[in-house]
Amino acid sequence: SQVNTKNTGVSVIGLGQMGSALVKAFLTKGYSTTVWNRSPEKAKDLVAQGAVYTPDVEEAVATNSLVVICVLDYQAVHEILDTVGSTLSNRTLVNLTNGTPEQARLLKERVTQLGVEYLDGGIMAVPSLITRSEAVLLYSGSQKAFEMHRQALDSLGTSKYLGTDSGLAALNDLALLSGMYGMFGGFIHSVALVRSEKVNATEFTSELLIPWLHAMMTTLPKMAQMIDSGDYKTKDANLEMQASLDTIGDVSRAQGISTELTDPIFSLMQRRVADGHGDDDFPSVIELLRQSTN
Ligand code: FVH
Repeated sequence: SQVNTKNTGVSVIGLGQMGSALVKAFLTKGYSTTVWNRSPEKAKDLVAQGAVYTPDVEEAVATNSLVVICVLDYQAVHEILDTVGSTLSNRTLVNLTNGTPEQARLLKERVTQLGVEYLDGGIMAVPSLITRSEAVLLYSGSQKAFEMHRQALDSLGTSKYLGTDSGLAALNDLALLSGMYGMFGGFIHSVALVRSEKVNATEFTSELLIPWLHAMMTTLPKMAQMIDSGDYKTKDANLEMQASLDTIGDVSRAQGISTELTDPIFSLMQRRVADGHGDDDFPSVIELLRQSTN
């Protein structure tokens, strides 16, 4: 059953850019919010908006059964937990600090010994997006904690629970960021190419690139199915055809544009063809990435 945290309140540890946005979101939704930060001055504006500040982190944790922590890194989280000690016992800890799956699993192990319900989170948003539905917050770990505190967590944006393994939120967070950087890399190369002929980047982006990428995005579910099934055979554009001509590389070099961003992907496609998989569709290159992690 869900806890009505409006009666019990939320404690937020860490009042950086993101922590402050989280506090404002809880306050806006009417949650009694107790806050702590290493540098006390960051609490001033939030106190003016209704937050309760305490200079004692142990007291902040003791005040509420739901404790949200959002600090720079896991080292800071562990240092704070060293101070808090067993006061955290029997509480729910929601950790929204960025880290690795392994760090999340180790933290879960540490706090579970205190009887803490641990929920790890990954915030797919910048602070100004918090409270909006476009702000997606990934959670994994204690399902009990997620279900009990769902109402409070939904104040921050769109909540998505990914499973009981506390490492899953961080893994998915990093996977989504990888997709984003891949897209940014493609964008930068593409714009560098047209700018070499003084084409207006803004017009090119809105009139040609974005519609093209939207169209290409519709092919991703089919590619994902191929990866799940391991069957990469295609009758359309196979790897042999796509990798045979490095026209993008040739034209980029001729235009004075570095191919640092596009070379890795073409090199993977060519290696896959050389390994005898020229009839496969593009997602087949994932096999090379998997091999390189073995
Ligand atoms: N800001 C963003 O856009 C991203 C969005 C995705 C998620 N990240 C992660 O959120 C964590 C916090 O990020 P932040 O934006 O709030 O970061 P800062 O504004 O730099 O604030 C850092 C807070 O951490 C406190 N802190 C640092 N070291 C310690 C420590 N050893 N002991 C106690 N607290 C510590 C710092 O305190 P202070 O410097 O004000 O005293 C701030 O409260 C982060 O993992 C992002 O990757 C944000």
